[in-house]
Amino acid sequence: MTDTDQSIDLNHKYALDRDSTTLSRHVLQQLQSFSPEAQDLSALMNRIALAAKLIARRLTRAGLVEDALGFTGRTNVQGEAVKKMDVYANQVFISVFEQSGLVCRLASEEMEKPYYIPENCPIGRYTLLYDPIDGSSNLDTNLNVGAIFAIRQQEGEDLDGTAKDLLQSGRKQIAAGYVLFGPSTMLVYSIGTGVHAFTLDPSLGEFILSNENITVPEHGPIYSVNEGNFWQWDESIRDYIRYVHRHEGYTARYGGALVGDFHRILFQGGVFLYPGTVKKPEGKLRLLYESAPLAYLIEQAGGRASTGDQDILDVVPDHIHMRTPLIIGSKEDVALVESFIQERRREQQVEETLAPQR
Ligand code: P6P
Repeated sequence: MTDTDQSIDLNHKYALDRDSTTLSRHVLQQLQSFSPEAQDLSALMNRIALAAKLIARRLTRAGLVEDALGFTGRTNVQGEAVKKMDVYANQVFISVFEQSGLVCRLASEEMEKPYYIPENCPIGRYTLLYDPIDGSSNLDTNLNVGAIFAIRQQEGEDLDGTAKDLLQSGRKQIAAGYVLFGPSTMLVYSIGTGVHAFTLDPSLGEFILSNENITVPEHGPIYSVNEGNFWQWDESIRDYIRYVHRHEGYTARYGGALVGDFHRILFQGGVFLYPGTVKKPEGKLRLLYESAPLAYLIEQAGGRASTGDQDILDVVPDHIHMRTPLIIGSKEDVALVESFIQERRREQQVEETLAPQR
């Protein structure tokens, strides 16, 4: 065989290897096991990939499909106007997990209570927590949206149907990730062995590995926050914003959809923050199916996620739709935001100490 032949063969080998590293195969590789648990996780990720493909297909044609976009006229448990795509995407996740035997319960931003799949419950010991379409305000202008998911193992029999075992910290997550519906559709996930990204190849109908073992830079130039809320923030957050305004090397990027803003931070470094405001002191983002899954990913990628007072992954929710402030991204940049919060707190304590003597 000549050198040319060999190089051609090697190119084929590389291309086939790449195109064969599908999501389900990657999960098994990561776990280095074919145990029932590994097979379950692989199958779970495969079903999530199917949901992603179904939603991506609808999104790419939404502008042409009668009744795909716009509002339903209803409001969800969050008090937010529900879009038709929210309903469609929420149902897609339910449908792909029915008859899967894997998932007994689904907890979604769009549903007040968890949805049970009774035929799965005796055997399916997994719960899917998800935000089916994150950033739906971007939908009608064809801008990127996402889906966020986390997988937990059910603890106990949940006989009263209140899913109390979900009211535990994000450290209980066994897998988490998101789908970015952008120029390409990407699925980013972790099962605790690093963060990996897959890009949907429409010609194959498969998510193919595109970035393995993603690590977030220790520091990055981006700060991502809705500065329109400036007047509603605590003084400490305003101090941080004044700092980045006055110092070289910072640039603002904000897309209004958490998944896209987080994805940029994951790859380029920096910090995304959604602090508490006067109207929403607890913040806007939901812990169980937005902040905690992303916190799981960022820690796996070497970064941090904080409420400003504690790590997101240590927060114990008191109800499934609990919100928290979110500061997430590069270690150094999260620490910088926290330093302004801590400084203000110290000043307040001093003032309180001196107040009685005045
Ligand atoms: P605001 C979308 O509605 C969302 O939940 C997140 O995707 C996004 O980060 C945030 O709200 C945007 O909120 O108040 O800046 O429009």
